[in-house]
Formats: sequence, structure tokens, C-alpha cells
Amino acid sequence: KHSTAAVLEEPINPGVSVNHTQLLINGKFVDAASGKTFPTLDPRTGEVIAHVAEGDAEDVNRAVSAARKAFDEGPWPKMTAYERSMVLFRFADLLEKHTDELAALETLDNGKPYEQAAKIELPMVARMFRYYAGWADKIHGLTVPADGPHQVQTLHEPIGVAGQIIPWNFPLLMFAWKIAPALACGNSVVLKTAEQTPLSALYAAKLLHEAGLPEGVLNVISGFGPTAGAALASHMDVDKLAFTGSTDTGKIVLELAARSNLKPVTLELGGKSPFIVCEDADVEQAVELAHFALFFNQGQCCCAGSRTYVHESVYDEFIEKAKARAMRRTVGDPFKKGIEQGPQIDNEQFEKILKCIRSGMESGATLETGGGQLGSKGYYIQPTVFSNVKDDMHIAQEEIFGPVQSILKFKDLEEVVQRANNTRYGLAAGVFTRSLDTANTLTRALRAGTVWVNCFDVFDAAIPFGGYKMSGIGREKGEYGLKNYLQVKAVVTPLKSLAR
Ligand code: TXE
Repeated sequence: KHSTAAVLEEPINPGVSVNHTQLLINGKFVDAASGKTFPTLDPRTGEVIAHVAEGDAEDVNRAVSAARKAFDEGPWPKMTAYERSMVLFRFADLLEKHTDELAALETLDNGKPYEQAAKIELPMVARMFRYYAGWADKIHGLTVPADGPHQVQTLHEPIGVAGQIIPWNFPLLMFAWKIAPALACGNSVVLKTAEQTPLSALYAAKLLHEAGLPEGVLNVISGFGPTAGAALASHMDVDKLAFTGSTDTGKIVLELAARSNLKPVTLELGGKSPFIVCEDADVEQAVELAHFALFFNQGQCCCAGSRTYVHESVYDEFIEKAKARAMRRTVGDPFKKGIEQGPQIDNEQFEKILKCIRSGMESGATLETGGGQLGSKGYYIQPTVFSNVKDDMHIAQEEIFGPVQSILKFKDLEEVVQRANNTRYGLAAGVFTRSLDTANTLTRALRAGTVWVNCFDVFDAAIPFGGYKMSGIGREKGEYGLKNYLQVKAVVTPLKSLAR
């Protein structure tokens, strides 16, 4: 049984004060035009951390005007690419200097372990800005050998005002994935944070201004999806939209973009990623990796390995060990050292996960461990493992987004490929094998935007990420990620007869 001791203690004081709760428009912190605020809650207790300005359509209008002016009149587009890159490099230094406060805000607002925020995510955030800062002065077009007496070249130009909508599971990392390439390419931005986690982005945006970002180039709106988010997606003066979140909301914003000004849209959506443990796998290692693939970040990852397919020859041993590993998982106050799992983000997700667990039990899957709330306060859930899961069960089809591992048995590779691909999603997949042949066969056959072989959740700034099928449109990160924020202009000039 899981110890509830760590959960029942009084919440640990995060040691950070919340200084920024207003909207950031045109380089200044301002109240919402309506004067409205909304509470952001501590997932450890469900209690209010702070009241935050609630942006809506009018604030989005103000922010888009500021971004438009910054893009059209400067100084942002008039600065050299090198000067723009230096702003991003200086910001990365400031992120490192302020890691403690940023990680504490992230943990306070989101519930993720502080050590994970400080040691894994903040360094990735700084790395992302340095990676794209490095690109800023290396973006260039081509000289095209066209037919006829014409000189043809392409210019790679920023698109303009980028609208960006991010979720709550990795607030600062999603801020980085969205903002870093947009700014490196010379765009201006209006970013809407998730209503569950508005705090860290406001702090980070302030640091970005300290690093020299001109006013209006980045505007941050806290607020809700159907109001602020929809206003951004349907705005006639937003030139590009980037969204990360659920597949259902992805469909809505794509439609809003189409109905307004046909702004191009990139979408990073949900997943139901298979993690395949082959018969030749080292079971101990496979168990550990499959555990990480699912339980990391309280199971709140779009790419979570949420269908663990295990070959029948190692299935029983795998179940025993996966169960033991889940029972050893340390759950508790995310500010406590050595904690692997904190609370889920909010009551809505908490209830959704518990409902999924009940559905798993009702549909005949075997509950190996877990199955309910941990403690009595906040949104903690016991690490849960189901075996004997069948492909058509709700828990094998829908994104649970919580600490619930579903283990399925398979007999041969052809069968597992067919079953792994039999989903409307295609974000990621994991393959665990000692055979190069098997690895090569599976990586080619799996319909997913990322295939991790004998590893999982490796997120380098240079590696593109995105989904096949209903997991999304486009790729973020890496060189591929630049394309989302650039448009190509062909310039054609007649050549005099002397030219060769
Ligand atoms: O997501 P939403 P929610 C999945 C996960 C989770 C489920 C629901 O399965 O259980 O989605 O989570 C904004 N117009 N993922 O409700 O609604 C919203 O304010 C414009 C997967 O939190 O997609 C927030 O900023 N914007 C995922 C963002 O969209 C709207 C990460 C994401 O919220 C809007 C999070 C609207 N009409 C949840 N409605 C991933 N891919 O990583 C909402 N928003």
C-alpha cells in the first residue's frame, strides 16, 4: 500500500512570492479591461494562490495592436538578426540566474516535483532559447536556377503577429517551444497561457524584457479558452496560430482560424502512445523505462506511453515488476526532496482520471495496484497499474492524462504493429528490444511523429516533435520548427543578355 504520510503533511512553504498577476501588454503589466480576475489554485490543497487578471477579447485586441505595431514599426524588425539573437541569449542567462524562483512558481501553480522543474525543465527552457538564438542570424533563402533570363531568389521572412495558446502540463517549456522560434525568426507574439498555470510565464516574460526585448514584441494574456483563446484564434490581425492542447480544442481553433482570416495553424495535440516491450528485452530495464514513460509529470504528458504492449513470453514477469515499481513510487508534496509524483493539476483532471480508473475496473481489466485518491486533500492519485487491458477498452482508447498504466499482451510483431497503429492518434511510440532488426522494422512500421528506441521522452531542442494523424499538424523544435514562423518570398529579376 502507498504511504500517505508525505501527502498528509501541511504543505511546504514554496519560498517564493507571487509578484506578477496582471496581463503583460506592450511591455507593461496592466489590469484586464473588464477589471475581472480569476483565482489560480495550489493543486496540493485546492486553495487560492493568487487572483490573476482575466483577459478576454478586448485585452486580446489591445495585445494584438501592440504586437502589430512592434512588428510593423519596430524596433524589432529593424534590429539585426544578431541583435535579436543576443536578446534571446541574455534571456537564457537570466533564466538560469532565476531558476529557483521560476521552478518554485512552476511547482506551486502546477504541482510537479520541484526537483523536476529546477533540474530538468528549466535547463531545457534555457537550452531552447539558446538553440533558437543560434538560428536567428542563420536564416536565409536560396538562389534558384529558374528557366529563362531571370535571376530568382527566395527571402525567408517572418510571418508577422503570432498567436500562441499553451496548456498547463509544462507551462514554461511550452512557453519556450512557442516563443523561442517565433522571436528568433523576427515575429511578434501574443501568448495565451493556460488558466490553470498563469504565473511562471508572467515572471519569465518580465525577464525577457530585462534582457532587452522591445515593448510589444511579446504580450502575455492570462485567461480562459472560450474567451481569450477563441478571440486570439479568430483575430483578423493575427497572422499565424500555434496551439498545444487537446484534440477537441485543436479542432475548434483550426475552425476559428479558417473562418476568420485563414491564418496558418500548427497543432500539437493529444496522444495514446504505444510502448512496446519485445520478447528479447531486458525486463528490469523495460519496466523502469515503461514506468517513466507513463508516470513522468503525474502522467500528464501528451506523449505518455499509455499503452504498454508486452510480449507474452515476458508478460507475467513484467506485470509483477511494473506493479512493484508503481508501489515504490514516491508520491507527496512536490516541494519535498526525493518526491517523484505530486498532485494532478486540478479537480477536473482529478475527477476525469478517477472516472477512467473506474471504467477500467468495470470493463474487466485487472487492477494490480492503486485505483484511487491518495490522502484526503488536494489532487493526489495513487500510482495505478492495470493488466489484462484489451484494445477496445476506454482506458486503451482515450487519453487519461494521469498516473494510470495500462498493460496489454501481444504475441508477434505484425500483430503489435497493427494494434499499436489502430488509434486516431500518432504522437509518439516506444520500442524496447535488443534486436536491431526488430528496432528497424518497428520504427518504420509505427505511425507516429517520434519513435524512441530503448529510451523515452528524450527532448532535445534540435529534435523535431509533432504528431501523425489527429495528434497534430506540423513540427516544433529543431530546424523544422523555424518553418512555422517564416514565409517565403520569391524575388524575380530580369537578367541582361550579357549575364550568364
Ligand atoms: O485542454 P484544452 P484541457 C488533453 C488531456 C486533458 C484534456 C483536457 O487529455 O485531459 O486535454 O485538458 C485553451 N479556443 N491535453 O481542458 O482545452 C485553454 O485555455 C481557444 C493534452 O486543459 O485543450 C488552454 O490554454 N483556446 C495536452 C489550452 O487551450 C481554447 C495538454 C489547452 O486547453 C479554447 C493539455 C477555445 N475554445 C491537455 N478552449 C497536450 N497535447 O500536451 C480551451 N482553450
